[in-house]
Amino acid sequence: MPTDETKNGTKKARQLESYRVDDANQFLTTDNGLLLTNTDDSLKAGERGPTLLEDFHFREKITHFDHERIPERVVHARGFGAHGYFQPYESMAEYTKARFLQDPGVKTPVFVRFSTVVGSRGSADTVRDVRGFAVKFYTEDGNLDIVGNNIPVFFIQDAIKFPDIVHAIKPEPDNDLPQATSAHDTFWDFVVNTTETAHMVMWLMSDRAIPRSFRMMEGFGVNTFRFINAGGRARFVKFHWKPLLGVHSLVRDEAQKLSGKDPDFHRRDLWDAVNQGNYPEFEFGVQMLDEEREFDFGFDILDPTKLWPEELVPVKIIGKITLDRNVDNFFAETEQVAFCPANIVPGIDFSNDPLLQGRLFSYEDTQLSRLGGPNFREIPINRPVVPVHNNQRDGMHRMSIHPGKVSYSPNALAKGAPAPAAEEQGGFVHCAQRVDGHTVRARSRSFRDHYSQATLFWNSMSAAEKEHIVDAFHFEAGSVKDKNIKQAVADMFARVAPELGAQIAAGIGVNPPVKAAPNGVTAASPKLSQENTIKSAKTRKVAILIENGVCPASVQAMKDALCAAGAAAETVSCTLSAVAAKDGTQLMPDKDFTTTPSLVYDAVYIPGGAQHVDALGKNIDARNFVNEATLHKKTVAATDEAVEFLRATDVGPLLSSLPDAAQTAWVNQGIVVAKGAAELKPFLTEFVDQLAMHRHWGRPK
Ligand code: HDE
Repeated sequence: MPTDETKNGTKKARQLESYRVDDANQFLTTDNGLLLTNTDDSLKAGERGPTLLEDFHFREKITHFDHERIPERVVHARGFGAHGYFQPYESMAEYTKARFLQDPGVKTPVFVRFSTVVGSRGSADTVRDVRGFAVKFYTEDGNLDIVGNNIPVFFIQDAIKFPDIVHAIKPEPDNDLPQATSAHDTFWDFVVNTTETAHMVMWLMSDRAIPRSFRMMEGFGVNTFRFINAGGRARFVKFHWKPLLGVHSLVRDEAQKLSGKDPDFHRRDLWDAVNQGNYPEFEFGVQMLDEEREFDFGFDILDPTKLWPEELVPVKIIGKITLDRNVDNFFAETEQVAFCPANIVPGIDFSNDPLLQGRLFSYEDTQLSRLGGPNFREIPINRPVVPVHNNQRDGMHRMSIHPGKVSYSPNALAKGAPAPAAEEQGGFVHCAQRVDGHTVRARSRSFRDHYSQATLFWNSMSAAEKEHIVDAFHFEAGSVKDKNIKQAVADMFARVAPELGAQIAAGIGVNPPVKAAPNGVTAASPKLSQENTIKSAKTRKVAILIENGVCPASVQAMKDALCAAGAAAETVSCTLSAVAAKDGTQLMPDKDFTTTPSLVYDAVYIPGGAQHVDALGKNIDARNFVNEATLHKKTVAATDEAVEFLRATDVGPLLSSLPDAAQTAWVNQGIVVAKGAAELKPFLTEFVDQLAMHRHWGRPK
């Protein structure tokens, strides 16, 4: 648990605090500080007369309002962030001289912004999409940004194709349709004409693209970087983030319904978790490769459409980030934060990955129009925690005031200041790599294999994950109107795996693929399957259905068991009015079937109580609530009289093997039941275990 000192006393938190404005007990003023007597009526010539131009307060208030929006990010427009800190587990001095990785006692403040890519700022959180995972470290060497995604590879190999892929995936330009999705003609047209996308498209069609929570996603730096140690030795590295809660996803139908019922599902989840002290934690790891091993693999380590299988190059876990503080103001912090992969510190350097090279230019450039000029680094959230001294002056919205005449180098008038630092003084020196080549607009032959790792990914999936991928293709390519593009999708992905191509073709009504020859890749990488992830009940949310006559002891016992497991419960009833429990006590429901869907919970429990079960049985919303949770493979549980209620829902067939005799804890495919049990403990233990499994993929449809 971080101390208050960590939470509030980090350098960045203190710096941001100095910008915070506390309006409590203050008088209202104009932007000039003039005290105001009234902000509800404009200045008029007579009470019923025209408004006067001299009303400076009216003009200021409306003018500011008129300009309150800035351009949204061209990609990753919708996002949500939180503050926290990073702490290394051990010194990484052997591999890098980066100061923030030397001492396990040092905590470095971070700001993390998670995002979707395609949708606009107001789009829904749970759409099928790549998630951005951008981390800004406020280090003692200046800001380091690792601007990653939750998918380890990218669609394209060369940054010059970025405008093409983005134009193809964004809403179509004639009618701005459809919003926030790749399920349309132009995206798939681009895909089938750009076979290097095959690997990333497999990830996009997988469960990774519909995460359960930002807190349950992996992060990847994608591009290849370098670590440089104090002796100047360089190693290639790839960055990883591993969530301590494991990697978990929604079901497609659930994700699509959530987009309507709770478009803020992911941001609410992050905000609530941080507020409740369930601080999201991600371990930071690196895959490292000695430079001599650059050509040891069947793929090019500079090709961003390739991952380095963890079985070949293990991830070394080197520390952890903990997100322990929400922002004070969304616009000032989350919207104005500007990430840039070119922000690095001594001990870290770039590689010749052609996607990374282009990114080094694009991010700085895009902030100029988004944040209004070259002084965006002076915005509080973007300021480093170390002093900034250079000869940059002027430009829109300049904040710093530099006295004196000198703003150039070299100079004698200011005694040479600000003076360059030597490497020993912490000055950044670029990794000295030898570069030799002809000027060519071309791509390396070593980038030509577009299918092997797409097949590796497919081979690594569990049966349920494969089923979801086929379903996603069915939905996405099935939404394409052009018959030739649809056919080409089935043909292209038959080259990844013949059975995949055949199933896509069957789903979307095109001919069986012609070129369905296996590509010979039989290897799998078990680390890629979410089946093998961490499973935990921690921070899971359970709905307890309650109506008049509910057994209060069962409600309380479930709440206690969940609390002990680090999970949470909400009671849901037919209305928000108080419920009279069996013993006459009053229970105030947290939600009702109108204000919450089952979609936002990980599991449902229906306690016993004859009258309560009777009331739920008569309520179609209650039955739908349980049916939907069952469809989405969530844990569903009931005790005593409520077992009969379950029989009348879609859970019914799963209860066919339930014996008539009393049961302390009976389980089938995530359905947990106890009836006539003398004590609830075995049932509760089983329930928490099932909850921790996340979903019960083997449950028949
Ligand atoms: Fe980005 N990307 N990107 N991207 N990207 C942006 O910068 C770009 C790429 C990523 O939360 C933009 O400030 C190019 C890969 C994240 O604020 C822009 C290329 C990866 C975010 C831009 C890529 C990313 C961005 C838009 C191809 C994963 C959101 C707004 C060479 C490693 C950061 C902005 C935030 C944002 C350009 C490819 C991740 C236009 C040219 C690969 C997480 O500069």
